[in-house]
Amino acid sequence: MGSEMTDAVAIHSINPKVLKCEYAVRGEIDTYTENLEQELQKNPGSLPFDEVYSFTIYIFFYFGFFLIVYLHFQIFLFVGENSNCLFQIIYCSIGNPQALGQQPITFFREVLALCDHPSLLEKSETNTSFSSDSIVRAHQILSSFPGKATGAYSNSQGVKGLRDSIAVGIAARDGFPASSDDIFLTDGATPAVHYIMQLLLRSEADGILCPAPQYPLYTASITLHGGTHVPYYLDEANGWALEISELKKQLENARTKGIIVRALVVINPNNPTGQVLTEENQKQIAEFCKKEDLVLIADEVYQDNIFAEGKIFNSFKKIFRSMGYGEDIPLVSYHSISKGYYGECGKRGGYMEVTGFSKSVREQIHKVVSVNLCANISGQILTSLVMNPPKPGDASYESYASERDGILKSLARRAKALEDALNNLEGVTCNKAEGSMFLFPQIHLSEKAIKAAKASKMAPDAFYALRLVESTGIVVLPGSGFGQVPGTYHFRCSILPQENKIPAIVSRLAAFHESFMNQYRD
Ligand code: DCS
Repeated sequence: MGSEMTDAVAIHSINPKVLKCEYAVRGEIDTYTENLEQELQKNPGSLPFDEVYSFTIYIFFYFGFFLIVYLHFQIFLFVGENSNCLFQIIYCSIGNPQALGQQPITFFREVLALCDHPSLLEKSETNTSFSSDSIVRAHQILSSFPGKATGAYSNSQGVKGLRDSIAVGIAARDGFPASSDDIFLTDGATPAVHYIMQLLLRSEADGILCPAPQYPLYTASITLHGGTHVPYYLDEANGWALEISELKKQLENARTKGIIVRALVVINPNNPTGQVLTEENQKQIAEFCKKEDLVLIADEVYQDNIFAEGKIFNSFKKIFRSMGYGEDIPLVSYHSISKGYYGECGKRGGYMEVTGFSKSVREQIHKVVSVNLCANISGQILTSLVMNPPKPGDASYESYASERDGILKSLARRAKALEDALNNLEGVTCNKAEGSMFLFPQIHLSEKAIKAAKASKMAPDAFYALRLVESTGIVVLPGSGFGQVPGTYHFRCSILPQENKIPAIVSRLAAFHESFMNQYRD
């Protein structure tokens, strides 16, 4: 079969940039876990962590059918009350809150449902089953759409009325004006990252400064668009601080190699480290960009995910304006509906706010964006709601605020519980969880473990992550896919599993870790 296939599309004839591109968030561990999941569906009870089923099968063989019916009933009741017991595959690997049980915000979904099915607005029952402010908002939103329909393409930049309301939200957040002309609505932050890379990268001689560790979308996008990744290391010993001296060092290094560094990427709050920048540090970064003539690419998708006492979110736009920097400094800020307390990853919504670009460059961005026609409309609506949620006094405000605070407080407790648990493990150190949805602990592996990993042709942290998932069902991602100081090993663990699962995760992780460390003790 293989020899009969055409050479028109062969692995050696496709775009080498595609071959070179890596994206660790959906990598080796992900594929391995998908296979485990299928195995569990085919053969329940076949894996060591599949507790309920293994217990059931054991009882079946020893005590017969009638007893099992009774036990199934007991287990069913027990699981209902205490879902720790049902412990199958637990995805601590990606930031996908609703896949792990997080509920969407009611007000957002009410508005979305009404916009998508406007005949509901004419039914009298709607006045009793939907909140009055969601009805008002749906009318407002629909009236700004071409043909008052969510099934129509919008303006390529996004529906003007929705961008206006996002601009109001940004201005309220920052205390500085924002313009809907600067806002481009996108299908999540991801396409917006690609747009800017497309715009800036002309050849391999163009470089982008990115943090290490970083969210691997950046390196993937730089590779796909043919540029050069210039990493700068965050200082783990100092709470993952972003040091200006390190930026300078890496910039100079790149310049001596003939690389034209075009932009600096800053992720705040950071994925994967969980660090939140101080205002002072942000000001230094702004000065650095101005002095070195760099575009600042500010990934601010976790702006609502800050839980450390005393830490707050300051957008770079606010920092720039508070320093008196105006339209002369190019800045791109990304936001997304996938994160925060909303977690609407599958709805694909977000925006980029582009300031400090000349009119002619902005026209080129508009052209590139318009090749995609427009961002999907549900994502556009949700983005406007995230940036302009119910206000005190609105009919939905109380329930909206209680859903929002419930999610955020629970995330903070989960982060603290996991941070403490990780720091209790032998040879593991985890910096304070300040924000985002992740922890990035360092794990000190023995020579014996490193040798065993090499023998399996794996990076040592990937070897650890694989052993963890196969014995506990807990999925974390190896640090090697995010960038780390050579010779150090980490893994990224999300804080997203539901709170009642955290004690079971902690005890399974501790038991696995102890046995792994004992097995590979030098
Ligand atoms: N920027 C950062 C820092 C992210 O963490 C993500 C997603 C994105 C941008 C893009 O997200 P959207 O396109 O959905 O807006 N984070 C991935 C991750 O690390 N796990 O899940 C998704």
